Amino acid sequence: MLSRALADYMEIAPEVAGALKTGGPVVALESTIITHGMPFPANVETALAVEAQVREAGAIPATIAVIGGLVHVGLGPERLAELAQMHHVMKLSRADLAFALSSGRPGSTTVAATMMSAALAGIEVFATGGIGGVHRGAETSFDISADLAELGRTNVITVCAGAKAILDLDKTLEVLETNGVPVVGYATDAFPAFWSRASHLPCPLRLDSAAEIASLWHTRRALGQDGGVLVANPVPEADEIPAGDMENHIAQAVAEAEAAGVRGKDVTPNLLKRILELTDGASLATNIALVKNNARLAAEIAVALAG
Ligand code: PSU
Ligand code: MN
Repeated sequence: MLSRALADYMEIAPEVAGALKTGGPVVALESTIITHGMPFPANVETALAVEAQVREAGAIPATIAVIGGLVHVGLGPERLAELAQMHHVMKLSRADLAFALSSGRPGSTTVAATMMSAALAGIEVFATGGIGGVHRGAETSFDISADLAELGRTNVITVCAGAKAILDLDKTLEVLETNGVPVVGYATDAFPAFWSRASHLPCPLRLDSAAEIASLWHTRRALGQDGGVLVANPVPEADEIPAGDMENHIAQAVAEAEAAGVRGKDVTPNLLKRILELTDGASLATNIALVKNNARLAAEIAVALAG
């Protein structure tokens, strides 16, 4: 049950509320990937396919977005389709979630805002594609995603495919460690690089089953530790693009964005769009495969937690 103050700003879909009430498995899903991460109609098709993965694995999906002054937890296919075609949707991080609600503007939630919303709703597991991180050149731009601070403070297990190699992965792992975030490779020793199964970096921790991840979560909660657990799940082998093949495209996209003066919130969407063009759409197919793969693992973890 939401507090009365919160209920003015959050609407939980009946199916999601029902599962939460009985302690059933629920998986939160972000929406920035829909509005800023993929073109229409691949975005809505993917969002529906991702929800189907969660259901197949025995959990209830809750895609989260802000529409009409409410955080919707569980969008439903009509609202999903509407969001996927809307223009001028705000990309919401911690800094803008309340602004979108108080001003009535539509917004999609990034990893940070999805974690916040999930925690408010009482959802403990969340699946995304890749988290935001420390951008290349952050030593001068200071561009560090608010996702990393959120992971340090908000109690949600986040399943991702590592971080996009458009970022500085060494610095991203350093900041996660500073923020006290356990980064757990799922059945891998290497930190995954989104489109590629492995980066040049080892993953700090490793677990091989959903049950072990649930056990880590229970242990942290018993210790009263606040903050997230980041599960890094490599893209399936059949769908990956080897890191060597991606590097030239990434370097070109980053250089072009820099030359064009792209900044702030626009950086990640701009790079994703350019890389899609440079790979002739191959990066999109990989992106879709990895989000579905993450949704399935997140559902397995949610089932393990509920059991
Ligand atoms: N992964 C994708 N597409 C995306 C994102 C991740 O494949 O659009 C989004 C996520 O919502 C993530 C956000 O939280 O990019 C990070 O943005 P920024 O670097 O501006 O914090
Ligand atoms: Mn940024």
